[in-house]
Amino acid sequence: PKLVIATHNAGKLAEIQELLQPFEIECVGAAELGLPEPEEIGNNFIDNAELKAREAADLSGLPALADDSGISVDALHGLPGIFSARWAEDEDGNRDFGRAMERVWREVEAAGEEAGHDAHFVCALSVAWPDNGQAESFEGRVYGTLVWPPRGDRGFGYDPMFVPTGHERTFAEFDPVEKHAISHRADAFKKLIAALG
Ligand code: ITT
Repeated sequence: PKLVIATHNAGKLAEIQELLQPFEIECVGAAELGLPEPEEIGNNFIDNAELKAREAADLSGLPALADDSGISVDALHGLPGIFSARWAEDEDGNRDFGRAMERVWREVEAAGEEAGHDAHFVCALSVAWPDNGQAESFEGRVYGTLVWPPRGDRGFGYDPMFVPTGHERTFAEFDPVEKHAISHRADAFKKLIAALG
């Protein structure tokens, strides 16, 4: 393989592979290589993406692409943000996004009507090269509103409660090609290709 996709999230891996498809780059997932999941100790999306990309590049000896992403809710002052995956975890680390979405909605309602339902997804993509410790990062966004109850069974994570601006369906009701036309991940990916492609 030419590139490690430094993620253990199957939903992300599938989307990144779809975005990379036109470039015919041979890639392999971090889980498939048996790479560990580094602790995400950064304070922002870019720092966490870089940390994951660098570790995967160092351990594999291959260039690595990592994705740190999440949903930032205006009424919650940007939370869950970089904690989006952690809001879905129980004490044993098992993830349940139904529970995470319920928590988000409960807190949005508690913030009151005037706080609104605006939210945006953020995706930081980082590419790191082995040996020289070099890394480059790119950030993408998509704006929209939160809806309740969740709808749709495609996508992953918080997709069932997010309706992008100008649309009526949730991301979980989009087909993958439609999501890639406007998503935060596709936005970051375009910037990456413009810089490195
Ligand atoms: P890796 O670190 O192994 O890549 P992770 O799931 O732990 O996987 P993050 O720390 O970046 O990754 O968490 C991002 C969370 O944000 C992810 O688990 C989703 O729940 C959510 N998220 C990111 N992109 C999303 C998308 O396109 N649609 C829905 N939810 C998304």
